[in-house]
Amino acid sequence: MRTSLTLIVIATLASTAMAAPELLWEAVDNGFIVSLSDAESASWAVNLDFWPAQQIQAFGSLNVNTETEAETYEPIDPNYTKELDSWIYGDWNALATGIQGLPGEPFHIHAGTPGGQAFGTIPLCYIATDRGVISYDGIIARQGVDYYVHWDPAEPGTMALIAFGSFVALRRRHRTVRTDG
Ligand SMILES: [Ca+2]
Repeated sequence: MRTSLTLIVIATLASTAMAAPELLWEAVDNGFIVSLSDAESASWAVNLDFWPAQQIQAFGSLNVNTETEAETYEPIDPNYTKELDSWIYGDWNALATGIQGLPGEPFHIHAGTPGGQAFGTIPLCYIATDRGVISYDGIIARQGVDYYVHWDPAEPGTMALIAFGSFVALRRRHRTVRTDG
């Protein structure tokens, strides 16, 4: 949990400098809630891959790509559990290459908000995983302008950022202890 909070802090610091739309993610019991956040009110499109993303198919063969579908199948398929599957939230509509959520593959999301819709921070997708981390890669487009986003904790550069964030957090904690003592 602490690692996830550190990641969010790093993502926030990085975005302040760039003033670009960004992804925020929050750890929950069986995965992560990923949101798109932007200081601008705009309509967006995303073309992103997330991994690892656990996928459960309804009735053993039907892909469940949206929260609406997840809520439809959960009551009628005893083997389908919404929290153990990955899907997108309702404000997003599939675009040309669509939503592809096949077991064992990255969760591909090509989706957009309705034209002219204004949001600050909106949930994009729920990624189910028991790994404790997620990675992503792709494009966020704001009003037709593309912003490349990438996060992969398995890469050395990303690990260095995490280490730096942990170092800062540790120094803060030590300073607090000394002050209290
Ligand atoms: Ca799914």
